[in-house]
Amino acid sequence: MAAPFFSVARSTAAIIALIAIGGASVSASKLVKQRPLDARKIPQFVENLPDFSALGRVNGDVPYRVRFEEFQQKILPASFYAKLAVPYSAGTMVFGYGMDQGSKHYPALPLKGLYPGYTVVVTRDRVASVDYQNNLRPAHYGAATFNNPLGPSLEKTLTVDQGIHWANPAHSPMMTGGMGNQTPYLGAIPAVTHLHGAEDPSVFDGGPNTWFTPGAKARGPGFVTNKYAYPNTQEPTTLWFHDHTLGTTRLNVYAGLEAFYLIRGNGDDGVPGMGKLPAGRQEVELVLQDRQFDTNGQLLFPDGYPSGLDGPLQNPKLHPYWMPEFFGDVITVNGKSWPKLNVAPKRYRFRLLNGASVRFFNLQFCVNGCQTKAPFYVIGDDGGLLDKPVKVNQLLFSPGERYDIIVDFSGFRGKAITMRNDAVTPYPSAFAKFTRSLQGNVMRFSIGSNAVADTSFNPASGGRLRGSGSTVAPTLEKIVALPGTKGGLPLSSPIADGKKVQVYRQLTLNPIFGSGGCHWPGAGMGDVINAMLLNNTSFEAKATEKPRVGSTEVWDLIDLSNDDHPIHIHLVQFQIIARIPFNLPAYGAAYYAAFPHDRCIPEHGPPRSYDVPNRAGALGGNPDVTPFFLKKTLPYCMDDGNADGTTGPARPEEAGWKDSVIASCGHVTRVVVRFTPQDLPAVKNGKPINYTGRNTFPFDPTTGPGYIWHCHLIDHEDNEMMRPLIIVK
Ligand SMILES: [Cu+2]
Repeated sequence: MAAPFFSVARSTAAIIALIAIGGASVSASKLVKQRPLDARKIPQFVENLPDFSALGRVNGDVPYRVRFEEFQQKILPASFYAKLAVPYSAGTMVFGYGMDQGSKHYPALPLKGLYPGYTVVVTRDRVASVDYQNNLRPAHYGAATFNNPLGPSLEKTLTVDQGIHWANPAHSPMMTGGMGNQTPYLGAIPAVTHLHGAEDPSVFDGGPNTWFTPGAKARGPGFVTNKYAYPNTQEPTTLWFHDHTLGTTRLNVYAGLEAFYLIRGNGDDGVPGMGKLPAGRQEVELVLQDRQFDTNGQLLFPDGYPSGLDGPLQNPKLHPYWMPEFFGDVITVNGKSWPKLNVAPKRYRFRLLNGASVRFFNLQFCVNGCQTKAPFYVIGDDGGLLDKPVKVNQLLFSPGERYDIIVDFSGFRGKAITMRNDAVTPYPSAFAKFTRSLQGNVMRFSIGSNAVADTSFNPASGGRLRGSGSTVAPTLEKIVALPGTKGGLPLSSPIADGKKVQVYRQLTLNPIFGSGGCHWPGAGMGDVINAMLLNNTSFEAKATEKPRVGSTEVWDLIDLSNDDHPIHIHLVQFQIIARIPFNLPAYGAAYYAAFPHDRCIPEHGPPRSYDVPNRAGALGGNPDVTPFFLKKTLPYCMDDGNADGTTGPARPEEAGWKDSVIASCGHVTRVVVRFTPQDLPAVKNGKPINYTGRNTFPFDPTTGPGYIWHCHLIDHEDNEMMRPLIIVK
């Protein structure tokens, strides 16, 4: 969260850091002395991309085991580690997923730990059985237990903040003497795996309260089992699994606990008569992230040294190590800094994932220093294929989102194409300064010079991916067509047509300032961010989003900050209706006036009673936002209407199934969510089908520890920007 009143100081700090790093001896971590590595010293495009189309993938159709492990891996070029002393020369200490794969007793083929872990591939409608095993032992166990030359040590550099609400296996006090607990945690590491985007039972959803330590000796209050069964009944698509532990997700994911999960089946292998989608070596997963390193090549996660890239701590008395937003100066793809990939002059299908903590990517494929941008085609998003390919020159995506794209390299024989990113940090209200030539680069493709035949589906042919002319999947249906649209924008209450939408909610995204404010701007210079909230309610407060199974709801996400936030809803794939500019200062005044004494009370919840509909008929306890809708965005949020195209209906490339949506600064982001499997028809004989009260999932989503919805800026998610989602009968 970036408030403009300290943005000057922070960007100055960031510039100083970029100039000075490498020289100054600063302690970047509370427990281990770390000197930041100057990212300019890392050569780019020298090592190959770790490519799962060559490394191999794990067959999830037979039971498999995933081990959470700590080990060393070379993220930076090998030439860098070669200059380091033992034990650092063996690589960067990371967490990763090791896997056992074989018969039903798994062990035939143990795969060593890897960051990101091996991709798991499953077949639609086949249940995947997985045993998650936590081997992340506490630091005091010593190196001998581990086959790990550094000893278990990562938790000494990725400092757990015990002053935020977190898993807390040792039951330490969160506050001591009126201050946030200042003691870094050094016990067994709690971890749990969430399969992002999955339609799955909540006992297997890997929510933040289902964490467990090695041997499940300590367990979160929602823990039921560490042996999961995923139904995989949803449409073929790109999912990913990653850590989701309460209050330490940002550290566990940063350390490396993430991997792809592909659901295959009818629907993703091509268009009859038009060629198969690119496969084999022409289908490549790419997870984009940013990281920061110390001069020993070890991960650096700032916990408060003032000259760091991300500036000083906000409120160290309350949260001694938590930073509102992490940005690293090294871009990685599949766990390798600025890699290269040799490709044939053919079409390639890239499964893109933004796995960064906070960084947005606005991707371009640049030729000749970006004088030319190679166009590419989006064929699918989070939850499956689009009806037809969407041609783009750039693609904006935020943490947690996936896009399925095809790039045709055939016109670039013998050339190099650089994947670049021009999204500012934070997005879209930049305060951190990064060097275009460094962090703007992502990876490089070198295209072979000899012409080769390519029979794969050509997205430029105009062929459809779904619907008529394709047997792969029915045309993507809108869950609901909303009434009252004007110039493409829905301006009236979406429940006017009650036959289709059962519940309408208006919910706020709140920055919580040290001064006590809960919307942007803060109280001025020196005001700090204490937390981020959804609907001004902390995570542990009782559930308010309790949709009926089968019902269709419209949610208006009212962004009261000056950042974009990727909002992720578990269990379902939903659709984006529109992003509507609104007058935040005027709405903020009405919002404050609705509280007692005209002043927001942080964590109080919404100003009014949640379950009493407002003038628009919306639940959520907030004043109706629709009278504050505007035709254009106000200038406090950058909205160039081009780079991000955030105003108006969903961009064509995000008009499919989504489980994460960019809730844009200066906008109300309107989504429609149906609490059913994604591919049920919405209309029969021209009439909308009402599934309310009917459970159409192959499991009972109303039982178990329940689901959540949250911001996928992981530093926000870890500090309260998360709420329960309880499905009721
Ligand atoms: Cu957020």
